[in-house]
Amino acid sequence: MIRVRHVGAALILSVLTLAGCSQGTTNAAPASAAPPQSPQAAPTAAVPAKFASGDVRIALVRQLSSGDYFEQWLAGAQAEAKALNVTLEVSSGDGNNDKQALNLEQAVNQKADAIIVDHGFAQTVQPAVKKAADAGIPLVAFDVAPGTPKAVVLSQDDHQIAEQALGALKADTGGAGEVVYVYVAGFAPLDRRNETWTQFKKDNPGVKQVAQIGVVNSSTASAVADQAKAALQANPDVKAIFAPYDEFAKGATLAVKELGLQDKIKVYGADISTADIGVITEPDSPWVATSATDPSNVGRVAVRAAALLVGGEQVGPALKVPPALITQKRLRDGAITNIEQLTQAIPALSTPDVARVPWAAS
Ligand code: SR1
Repeated sequence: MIRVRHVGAALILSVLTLAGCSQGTTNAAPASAAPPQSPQAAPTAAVPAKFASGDVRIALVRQLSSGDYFEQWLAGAQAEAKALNVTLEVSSGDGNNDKQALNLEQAVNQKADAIIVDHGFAQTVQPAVKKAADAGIPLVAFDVAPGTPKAVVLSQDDHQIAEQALGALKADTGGAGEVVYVYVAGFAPLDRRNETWTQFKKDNPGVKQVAQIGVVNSSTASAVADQAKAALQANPDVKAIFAPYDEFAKGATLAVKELGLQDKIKVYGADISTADIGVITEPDSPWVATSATDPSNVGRVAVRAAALLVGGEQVGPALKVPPALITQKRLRDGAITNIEQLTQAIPALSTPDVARVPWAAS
């Protein structure tokens, strides 16, 4: 477990009175509402005493931690914890669901002030989530079904992610042609994206899925590249690969390039990172569109939601962070080479109004 104690922010927080917890509702956006963008906002409430004294411990219990998405997400969560003067106790199952469940049990036993469960399979996390809920520990569940209405459910809008990427695929293919699909069942965000893909195929009978591939492990991209190469060699008429996770899309891109098929086959993905921007914009890249949130923003939202619960505020019951469609053309035309430039070009990727903390500047 990594323990990160953030004390610097106490200086910022202490400019406000230490008059105790503010109770009440916040302007946390409900699910499916498009959050309005706001300029930098000043605090509107006093800092709860426990936050001012630096005594808040939030456990972040992760299923996965490797890969661009999860690294950026953690960086955002840590930055928000620092800003809120919270100790973030981070553990990862590293893809081992039993290990994640043990880490979750440990967070409950150690009486964390709040717990964020980040991904995971319902059957392995729900027993410990129930213990946390029974013990009155506030919970935020990101990309995992908590099995209790007591947890705030945080997600990206996964149906919209798939819709945006598939909209680009349809525009480019005219809604007809053979497609390779990359998917692994059991991961809540991928399952939701799969619902949209299933409907898309019904709505577009000219689109024919000729192969389904996919693996999630510590080297997802290279494993998917190997699978994609085999699928493409077996199906020479494929026009597109739908790969709605950036590690999938990177693997698909590698396969297409290694086979020299980039003029014929395009990749439609999900997620974004500075490294992904490099892959999408490199010469001859077949990865032409991705639908994504800013992962570090989502990590920030998770910590804010947990902090609000610790502070006695009402949140949720569900929070959704909307994605944006990012095309290769837009990145190239805008000479965008990293996430910072991207978030400046697309301000909607920052969502300060989702789970805004009234005692903090945002
Ligand atoms: C294995 S699940 C991977 C997905 O989790 C997050 O929702 C990211 O968007 C990523 O695509």
